[in-house]
Amino acid sequence: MVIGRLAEGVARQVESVGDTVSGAFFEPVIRLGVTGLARSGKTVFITSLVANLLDRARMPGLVAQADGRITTAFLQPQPDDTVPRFEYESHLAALTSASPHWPESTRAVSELRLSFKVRPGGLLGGLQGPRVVHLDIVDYPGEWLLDLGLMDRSYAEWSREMLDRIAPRDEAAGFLGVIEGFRDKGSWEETDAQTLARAYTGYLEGARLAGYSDLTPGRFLLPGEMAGSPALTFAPLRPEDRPARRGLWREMERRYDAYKSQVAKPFFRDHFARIDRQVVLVDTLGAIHKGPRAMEDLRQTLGDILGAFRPGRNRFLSRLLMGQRVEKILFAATKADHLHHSQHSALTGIMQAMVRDAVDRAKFAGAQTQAMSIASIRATVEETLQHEGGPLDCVRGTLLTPEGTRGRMAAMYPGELPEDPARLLNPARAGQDRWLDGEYGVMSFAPAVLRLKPGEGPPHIRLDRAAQFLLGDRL
Ligand SMILES: Nc1nc2c(ncn2[C@@H]2O[C@H](COP(=O)(O)OP(=O)(O)OP(=O)(O)O)[C@@H](O)[C@H]2O)c(=O)[nH]1
Ligand SMILES: [Mg+2]
Repeated sequence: MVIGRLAEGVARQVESVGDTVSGAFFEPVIRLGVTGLARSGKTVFITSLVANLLDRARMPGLVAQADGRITTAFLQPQPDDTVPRFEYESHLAALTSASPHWPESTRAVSELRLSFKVRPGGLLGGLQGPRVVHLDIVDYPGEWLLDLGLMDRSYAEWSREMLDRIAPRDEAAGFLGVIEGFRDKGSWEETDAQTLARAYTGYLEGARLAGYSDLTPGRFLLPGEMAGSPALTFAPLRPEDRPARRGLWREMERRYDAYKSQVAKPFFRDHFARIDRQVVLVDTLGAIHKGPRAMEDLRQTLGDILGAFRPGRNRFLSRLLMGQRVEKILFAATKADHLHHSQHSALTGIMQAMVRDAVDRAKFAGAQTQAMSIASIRATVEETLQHEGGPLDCVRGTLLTPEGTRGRMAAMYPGELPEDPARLLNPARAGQDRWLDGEYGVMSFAPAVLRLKPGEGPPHIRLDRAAQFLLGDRL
């Protein structure tokens, strides 16, 4: 009894280092951030991860599960009263109904708490009862991390950089024309600000459709309830030598500063700064399919996003985090069920190469990183067809029609990904228009109709290994 208590006391003290104290006891909390650019697969990932952590028959790669140490897992009310709850039940219902469909696109940050009862392993196992470990999952758009680049930049610096960057893009021609009419304006009206913001948002929308992802300020495309507020009604203007005190340029500068302090900063302070494990989801296959430009842009944007995990580089963030840091970062190429498993290692290699610079620096900052190819939900089955006299490793699934309904069944071969990632990354860096070595086509599949046995979560690819990397050491 005494030994048990002692051991427990020690264990709890050890756990409580760096953990949030919750309730009357020290119950460790893992705060897992899930991010990625729009449509990268965040909502489907969280839904399937939670379903598979509640019903763990398909999670052999999670060591605590394989060892039989997880006695239960259950959903709990989340600790943060002002953050919307992740709508797990409705997302799961969408994916597992008789006519399954993908969940709706998400507009804001949301959160869910899952708690485990775990028996400790090793020597303590026999002495101690199960302990509770909380997993707080936070879903937030990766675009918001791009705002970190704003925090250390003045309006003049951001504007100059942004305008130089977008000048060669066709999508920006309209906006660049509009701002010509707003040079050196000594006075302004609200409609001026609205015209500018509308033109700039129009550019951002066009740029997103064209596959660009350096779209700041991050909230312009996902304004949520802040739509129309002054902090979201501005645009970059060419720096002026002597802007009038009550002029348009100064007003835009003021709104930019308000955006930074009242929109961007609270996110970094209230959400980002508290994350200790992070998964960054990347639709690598989608970018390969769109071509070298989209791929290079994705690589650069990921670099910008990942800057957030190297606080040393950013004065604002260093002050906010005060030495606290993300311990593990997983880079997951999602939707790997579009590929036969024989191509997964090539996809992982490409994912790894895309984030190589950022990863090297994150390692330097003390975070453990890993790249992986995953599918949160398997929408396909593998199939080997005979094609031009040889076998062709394909996947088969129900196609998604352009209207979003379930179409016919089809087999797909997306093209052969090179084992050497440089064969894609080099032409992308060189700014080629299209791939010369091969064609990469990706079809969209509808989620498969599932027949789950009791205890089983939805079928996936490597979600258990992802979970092991992200939280296995704390269970
Ligand atoms: N085949 C397959 N498709 C997936 C998978 N995960 C996501 N998708 C596809 O990617 C789309 C986007 O997935 P979401 O989870 O909604 O992505 P998100 O990052 O939450 O998107 P936003 O909320 O709009 O930023 C889905 O509608 C599916 O078409 C997967 O594991 N397999
Ligand atoms: Mg989402």
